Amino acid sequence: MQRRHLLALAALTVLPAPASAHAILMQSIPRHAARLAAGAQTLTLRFNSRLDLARSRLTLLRPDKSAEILTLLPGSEDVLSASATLTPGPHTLRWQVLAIDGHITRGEVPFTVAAA
Ligand SMILES: [Cu+2]
Repeated sequence: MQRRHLLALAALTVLPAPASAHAILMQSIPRHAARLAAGAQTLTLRFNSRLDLARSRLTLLRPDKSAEILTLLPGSEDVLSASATLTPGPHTLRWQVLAIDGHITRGEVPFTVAAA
């Protein structure tokens, strides 16, 4: 009985530590592979962690393969958002963020802008 109790305690102590605060993308507008209308749009990425906004960036890859670093809109500390005027064709929103735990994560959200 006592031995079983000790084993249970030992099992508890080897549970993984709480997940670190790497920034993980929780929600994006547009969503992955979404179709958007052409024109002015606000692109928004929400993360699970506070970000160092000064060291985080959004880059828009346009249909002509040009890459534009977007100016971030002020907002809450777990969101990156920016405005862009979109033309028809395939796009990729590339993000790189520094979480407050000092770790960088990055990823891409591809989407398509439909002709009007
Ligand atoms: Cu981390």
